Amino acid sequence: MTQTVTYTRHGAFAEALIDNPPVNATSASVRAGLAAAIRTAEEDPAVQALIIRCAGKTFIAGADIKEFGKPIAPPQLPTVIRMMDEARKPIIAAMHGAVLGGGFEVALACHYRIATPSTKFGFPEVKLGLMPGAGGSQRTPRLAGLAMTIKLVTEGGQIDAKTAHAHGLIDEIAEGDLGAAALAFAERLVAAGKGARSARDLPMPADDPALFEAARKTLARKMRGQTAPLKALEAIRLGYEMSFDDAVVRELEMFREAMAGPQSKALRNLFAAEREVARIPGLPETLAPRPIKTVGVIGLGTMGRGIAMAAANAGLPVIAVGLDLNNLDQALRAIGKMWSGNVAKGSLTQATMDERLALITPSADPTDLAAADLVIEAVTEDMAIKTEVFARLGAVTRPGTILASNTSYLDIDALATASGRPEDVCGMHFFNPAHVMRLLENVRGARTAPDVVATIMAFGKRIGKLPILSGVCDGFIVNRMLAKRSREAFFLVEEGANPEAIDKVLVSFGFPMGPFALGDLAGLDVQAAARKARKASATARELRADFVEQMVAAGRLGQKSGAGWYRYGEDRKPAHDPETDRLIAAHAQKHGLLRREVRADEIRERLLYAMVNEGAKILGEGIAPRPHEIDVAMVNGIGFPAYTGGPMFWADQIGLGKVLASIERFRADYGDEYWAPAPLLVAHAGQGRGFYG
Ligand code: T1G
Repeated sequence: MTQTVTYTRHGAFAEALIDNPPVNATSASVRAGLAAAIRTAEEDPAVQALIIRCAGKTFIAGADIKEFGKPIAPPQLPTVIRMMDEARKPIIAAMHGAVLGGGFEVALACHYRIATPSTKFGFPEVKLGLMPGAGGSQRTPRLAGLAMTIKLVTEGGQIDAKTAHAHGLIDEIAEGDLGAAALAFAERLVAAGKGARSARDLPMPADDPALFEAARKTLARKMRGQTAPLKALEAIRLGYEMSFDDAVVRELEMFREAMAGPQSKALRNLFAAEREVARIPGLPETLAPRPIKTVGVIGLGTMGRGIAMAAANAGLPVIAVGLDLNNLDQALRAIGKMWSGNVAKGSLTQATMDERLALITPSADPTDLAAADLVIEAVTEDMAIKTEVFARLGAVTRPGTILASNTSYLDIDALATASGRPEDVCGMHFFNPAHVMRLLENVRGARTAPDVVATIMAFGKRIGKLPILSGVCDGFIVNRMLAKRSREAFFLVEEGANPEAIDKVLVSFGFPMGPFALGDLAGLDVQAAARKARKASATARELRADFVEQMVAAGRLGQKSGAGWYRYGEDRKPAHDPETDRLIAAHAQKHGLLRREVRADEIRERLLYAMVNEGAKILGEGIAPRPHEIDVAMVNGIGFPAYTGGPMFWADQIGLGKVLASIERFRADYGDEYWAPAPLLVAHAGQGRGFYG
């Protein structure tokens, strides 16, 4: 057949085995191989059924994303699928792993489907700004009904084999060896005289306009700003408006229109970037990480508890060092309460929770960290305290034990000096809540050993995080860029914009929340502490815009105190608070500030271009090796809308010349100290290129 599809005979049955690492994507050779296998089986009178199976870790996990945007070599997937529809002999899909996208569509075009118990199914196309393009939106409703189809096709989630079987998407859950199970299934099928059957010939389920309308409303809210989910919903409706054959032709047209659109380009770039950031320029991929068998966590506040849980969730023993027995008791209670919440929700069994709790060894004695291969420090964000802790860690841990600080902005190089073993020191900045948020901002110090970098990148993946690498600077990547957005937000409030209007601009852009709702969520006291830590480097205007300090002084800490920028009821929903208006008006009067109408597009550009400009500085200084790290960090760290690709990709799409022109206008209005354009931005704009080339 082809180098990726092997055709073999097993008595009266033929098998097409696909072997196209890493995920058996339907690349050109797979499509050609499948077409050849179907033809051969059809023409061979001795063959009574054809089985399609995959080698490696998964059945087909989708079309080959690497082929997107390039001319697609024939046969295209819909052509192969049409051959399956017209085949006279039964075709059986034998599946394992993640049956996604085009892989799911190939399976649904087979006449019968069996899968191992752990197999997952889904249409993640919407996460790439696409929708199924090979019949998925038309076959799924004919097999599984409307509700399941709408959920699968528009949300991009996955279902397990049990659910798939319950909804008629697979015929059998195969225990034991899949190849043998497939042959046994084929034998039973033929013995029962069952032949080819295609979902194409089934009727659409009864239409349900109310269900579509409800889905439309939900998607518009949950997937705000994204075009693909609503288009995917439209594609399902094609089945009510035209024949199956016409519907799949129109579905393919819609898919191609989406592929050519900006959101799919952005999401596909982000998909590749989230994998590219695992490859560190200049670090040989063969460099062996240090073995991490036991993790130490010192400092058991909110972050330390979450970090201990993240390590235990990955099955790693944790030595959790706290201040004293009371502190340890509080920490373990809090950890137990969080896991009990998961048990109550059914996402964790009590047995697993008990296993994880047993992995955590509390201690009030830092010398117990001698048993750890990696120690993550999460004590209070105070340089003097951290310096003392690192000096102690350098003394009590074994040479070669990695010492990582969870600090969100303090100087890793200074901590490295304090430790006496700078080559073993790095940063591992988790995001709150540490056992939930995927992003992990690893920080390489000036003297961090290369194998330490390799180790913390591998460790991050091992505990289910999305690790990116940053150099040392104030705030690393995420907080350094976020601080510029906060600055502009406070300045805009001084100039006349109100907090709710500012939040609304970012929410309509696609952020989960704006800077003021975020401040209330994180706690204005936390923000005040961070401002205090940066007081020495703040400008007079930044110090004057002391709304956060004023809020804290008035006992308005945000959600935790019931009021901050917004007022919160029992339901914790933000409501307008006239007290905030009074505070802002008093501030303007006190400083003699004339307030003005601020338009939404100025708000958006000031908040977002401030981040883009800072990102360009981070890139130019080599803090981030590539724009990939910045976009992956900002999307996964602060919810920069994924469908834009992240701040740097988004700026590229606007054109750096246009971005620079706006920044030059802001520079003229507000001064160099805030809006001096990053040299890299000026250079790239001058060359007519983007951050990505
Ligand atoms: N095409 C090409 N390469 C892919 C790929 C794909 N669909 N999916 C993954 N890879 C590469 C990935 O880039 C990485 O390579 C390696 O595989 C391991 O990936 C017609 C048109 C399957 C759950 O969206 O969700 O079908 O960067 O690190 O964590 O309607 O990969 O290391 O060189 O993610 O084990 C729909 C996307 C496509 C599936 C495995 N399918 N992939 O996760 O490994 S659109 C998807 C995933 C479509 C049809 C439409 C995950 C995974 P490298 P990984 P993993």
